[in-house]
Amino acid sequence: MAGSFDFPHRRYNPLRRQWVLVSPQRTARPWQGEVGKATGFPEVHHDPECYLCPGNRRAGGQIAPSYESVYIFDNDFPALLPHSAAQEGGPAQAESNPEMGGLLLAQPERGRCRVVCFHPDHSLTLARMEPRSIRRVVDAWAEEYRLLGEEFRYVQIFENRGALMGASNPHPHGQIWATEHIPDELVAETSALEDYRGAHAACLLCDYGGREQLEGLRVVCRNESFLAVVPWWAVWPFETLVLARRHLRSLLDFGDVERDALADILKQLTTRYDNLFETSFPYTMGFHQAPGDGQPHDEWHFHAHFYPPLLRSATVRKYMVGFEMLCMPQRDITPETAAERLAAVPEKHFMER
Ligand code: H2U
Ligand code: ZN
Repeated sequence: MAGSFDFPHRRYNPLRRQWVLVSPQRTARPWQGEVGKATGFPEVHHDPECYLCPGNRRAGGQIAPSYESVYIFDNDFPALLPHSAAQEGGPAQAESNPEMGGLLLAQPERGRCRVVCFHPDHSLTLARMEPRSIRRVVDAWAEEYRLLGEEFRYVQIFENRGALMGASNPHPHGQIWATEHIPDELVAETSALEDYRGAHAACLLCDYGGREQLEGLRVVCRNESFLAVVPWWAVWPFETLVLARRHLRSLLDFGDVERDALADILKQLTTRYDNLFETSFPYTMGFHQAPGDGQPHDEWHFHAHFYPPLLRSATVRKYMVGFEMLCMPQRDITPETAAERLAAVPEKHFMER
C-alpha cells in the first residue's frame, strides 16, 4: 500500500490480534486541551526525602541499606500476596459457587511484588547510567525472573518512568510482579505465537524482526543482539518494540553477550527518547517472555514493549479515550514518521553534550 499512508487506514497487530486506526492527516489539528509539566531530572544525587535512596527509611518503615549498585526488596504495598485467600480461609474457588452461573466469577490470586532500585544515585535514569551499571540491573532481573519463576507462572518485569506515567518517585527504579495465573496480555500473545508457529513452522517475531531489518523503515536503533523498531502496529505515538535478533525465549536463554547487549539497547533507546523533546521522557516499559508454567514454550520470543505517552512535545500527551476506549486504538503520525524522528536524534544524551 505504498503511497497511501497519507490517508486513514487500519493496521493489524499479529501479536495481539488487534487492529489500530492510523489517521496521518490529523496531525495538523489544534490543541487547546491540557498541557502537562515536563519531567525534569532531579538535581541531587541523594535526596533525604526519597524512600528509595540508600540509608533512608522506606515508606514501610525499614531502612534501605547503603547499597552501591542494585537494591531489591518486597514491595511495602504489594498488589499481590504470597498466600491466597483460600489458604487464609477466604473466598473459595469460583468453581465451587455454581449458583453464580459463571457471571460473577472470582478466583484467589497469589503473587509477589518486588521493587528494584537500579542505582543508588537519585539523579540518574537508565538513559544516563553507565552500560556496566545497567548490566548489573539486567543480571538482577535475570536472577529474579529465575527465582520467582520457580514459584509463579508468570513474572512481569517493568518500569514506570516519570510522573506522567504514574511513577511514584523519580529515583531510578522498576518493579516485578509475579502471578500464579498467566495474565491476559500474555495469554493472548502466547496463543498468537503458537498459532503462527503451527501455521508457518516459524517464529512470528523472528519473521517480523527479519522483515523490519530488511525494510529498515521503522528501525530506531540496533546492536548485535537486539533491534528496536516502532512496530507497524504501534498505538502510542512513539511506542517501540525491542526484539531479540535470535530466538531467545526468556532471560534464561541469555548469555553474557545478550545481557550486555540488552543493557546497551536500553541505554540507546532511552537516550533517543530523552533527546526527542530534550526532557526526561516518560514511559511504561516491560519485558514479555515465556511463562514459567512447566511447558517448553518454544514459540516464545523475548521482547520489550515501550509505551510512552508523549505526542508532540514534552508537555502534550496522547489520551486513549472516546473511540479508542469504545472501539479501537487510533494514532495520528505514522509509525514510519515516528521511527524516522527517533532515528534522527543524536546518539549522545543532551545533558552530556
Ligand atoms: P512506581 O514508582 O512504579 O509506582 O513503583 C514504586 C513502588 O515502590 C510502588 O509500588 C513501592 C510502591 O508501593 N514502594 C515501597 O514498597 N516502599 C517505599 O518505601 C516506597 C515505594
Ligand atoms: Zn532517591
